[in-house]
Order: sequence, then C-alpha cells, then structure tokens
Amino acid sequence: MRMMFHLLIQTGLIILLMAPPGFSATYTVYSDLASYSQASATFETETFEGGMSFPSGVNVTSNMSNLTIGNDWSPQSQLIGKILFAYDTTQNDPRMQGNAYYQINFNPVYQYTAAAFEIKSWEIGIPDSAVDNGLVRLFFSDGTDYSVELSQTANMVPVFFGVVADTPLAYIQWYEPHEISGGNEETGLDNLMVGQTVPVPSTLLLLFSGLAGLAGISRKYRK
Ligand SMILES: [Ca+2]
Ligand SMILES: [Ca+2]
Ligand SMILES: [Ca+2]
Repeated sequence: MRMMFHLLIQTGLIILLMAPPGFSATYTVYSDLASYSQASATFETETFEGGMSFPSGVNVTSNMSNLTIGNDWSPQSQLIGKILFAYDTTQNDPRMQGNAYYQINFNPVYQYTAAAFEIKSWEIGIPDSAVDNGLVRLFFSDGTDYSVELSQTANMVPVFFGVVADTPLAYIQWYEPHEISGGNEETGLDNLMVGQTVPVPSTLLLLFSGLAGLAGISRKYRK
C-alpha cells in the first residue's frame, strides 16, 4: 500500500517536472462577442466613452505619433460614440510607410489569457480605403507568437476579434490594412475586453495539495 502511495507521489512529481515551459501557447480566435463570451470570463470592458482609460493591467501604445480619442461613426455616417484612434502627420511616419500598428500590452501580474476588441472606422470599397487584409499578431508570455489575418465584408462595419488561450498574453498588435497608396488605412479600436480563463495557478495548487494529502496518508500508513 505504501509503495502505491509513493508511486503516486513520484508520478505527481514527474508530471510537475514535465509541466511548462515545455509547451507552446495554444489559442482559439473568435469573430463574434457571443462565442467569445462563452469561452472567456470577461472582467472589464473599456468603451472609451469617458476618454482615454484602459482595463486594469492593460494599456495601448502605437508606433503612430498621436494616440487619442476619436469619433465613432456608424455605417450611415452618424456620430455614435468614441473610439481609440491613432494617426500620423508627416510623410515619414509609420502610417505613411504602411507599417502602422496598435499594441495592446498586458501586465504579466494579471495573467490575462483572454482579450477582445472591435476594429472600427475600417473603410473598404471607397477611394482611399483598404485594399488588403489587416493583421493581428499575438505574443504570449512563453515567447511564442502567431499571426491572424483579418478581413472585412462591409464598409465601416465593426470587426470583432477575440482570443482565448491557455497561456497569458504579453501583447497584441493590430496592423492596419493598406490603401492603394501603400500607406495604412485609418482604423480605431473600441470595446477592449480582457479576461482570465485558464486556472494555471489553482491547477498547480490542487496538484500540490493533492500531493500533500497523499504524503499525509502515506505517513499515516507508516505508523
Ligand atoms: Ca466606444
Ligand atoms: Ca483611409
Ligand atoms: Ca478608415
């Protein structure tokens, strides 16, 4: 009996030793809020209606010169709210060079494994508008990164992007699609959401408490 407990404890320790950092991050992408919400425990949503603020442990930066609060226009050109918007003003700036991106940064302390946002002011099918796909790049805390292309089917209709992963996010970049000029199309971000879905620390805690329990039983049988 005692041998069996020792075997269990040893097996547990081997599982612990085989645990990350050996694995790469895996993730699922969601293209609508309903399916994302089912997979993610969302804690906070930032609508930018009250100005420039971000969910806890999150901020947004950009390689564009100006990051500000802009207007949210409906597909019918009605003013319906506020978005996070970045822009450049000179010929040598990233947007003119076709390399503009927004970057959502996650404080590692919060262990965010889920995030979502909407891309707005995305114009297609009219002059001076997008001619290719945009790109979302996902960077995880384990050093892995992935690219996801995003396209749009209707002019000015918000595009939802959500990701739920088994590994905390480090940052996400949104590369705007290009215009025919080679520069980036102007888009903005809205309804930024973050969540924690993978109970990695509590799983480890369970394993540890299980091991402690087994060790206790083992000691009892030894008496
Ligand atoms: Ca808004
Ligand atoms: Ca444009
Ligand atoms: Ca635009």
